[in-house]
Amino acid sequence: GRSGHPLTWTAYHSADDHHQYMDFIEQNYKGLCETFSIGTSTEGRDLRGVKCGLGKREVWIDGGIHAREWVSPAVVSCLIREYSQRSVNHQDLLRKHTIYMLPILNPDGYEYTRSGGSAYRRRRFWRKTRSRNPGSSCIGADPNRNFDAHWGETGSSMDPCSDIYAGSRPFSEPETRALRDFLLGRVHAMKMYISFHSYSQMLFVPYAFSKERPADYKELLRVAKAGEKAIRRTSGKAYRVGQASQLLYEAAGGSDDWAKSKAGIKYSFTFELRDKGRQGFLLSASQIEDTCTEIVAAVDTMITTSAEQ
Ligand code: ING
Ligand code: ZN
Repeated sequence: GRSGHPLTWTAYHSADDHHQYMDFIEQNYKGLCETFSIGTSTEGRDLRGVKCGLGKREVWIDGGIHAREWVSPAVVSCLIREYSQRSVNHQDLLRKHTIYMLPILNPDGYEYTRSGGSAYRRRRFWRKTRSRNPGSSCIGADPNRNFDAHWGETGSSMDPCSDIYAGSRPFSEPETRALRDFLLGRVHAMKMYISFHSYSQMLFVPYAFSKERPADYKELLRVAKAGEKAIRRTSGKAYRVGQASQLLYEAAGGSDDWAKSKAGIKYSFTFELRDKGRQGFLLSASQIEDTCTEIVAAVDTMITTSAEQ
């Protein structure tokens, strides 16, 4: 298009459109942002993201772990837009930090939910990856049950046909393996992990596997509450803050629990984006821009308020 890339924030776009946008960012923001890849999906799609910033303190942001949660990749690509345009006015944050943003961790599932035809409705609500399960005709595992943090315990299933199938073993999925290997390679610098899901307008702190709390729970809660307050200030939307195990349900094998307990990333959070169930997974694309605005405010606040004094 006229702007040099096909992405907008008034519609939901393909994984390929996201990739073209990331190439565009790399070509146009030399010195501040560049693309990176952490591996490939089961069906061979590139697990690509954009990193922006020049700082030593690193932040990881992912979206699209679950296929049907379309607002998540839209918001992460919007964060890429935001941080790539900050070279002049907000130099401070990006001088001290480097933000890694990967919009679609589960591109096979995402593309499946976008594929039309007579089975559209069944496909649109697909959640898992698209890997084969030997001995079963059912496809995929739940990537947010596939991490090696109390894997296979509460809130996950050993049935390959279940939507919350934990996989045949921890990190059975190439997508979660890729994220594991990338983060473990950067633990010396990685200070924060943020994962975007939808929906229900919540912001989770560890742990999800049980009501157990990490030793620094209060500090994580302080940062999360500052993020929530920034959302309220920006859009007026209410997000509930707390453990997933308290606010939603207990669920083992999640990425944020793993980032905190196994990778040792101090600040680990999961967002449930808009809305609270009116549209749910089918959130109107007209809400992408406003959701992005409130989340930019939250992420900015959480990064700056977590920084060591
Ligand atoms: N919600 C998350 C899920 O995977 C969650 C909730 C967050 C569970 C963090 C475990 C850890 O079920 C959605 N909507 O996917
Ligand atoms: Zn999800």
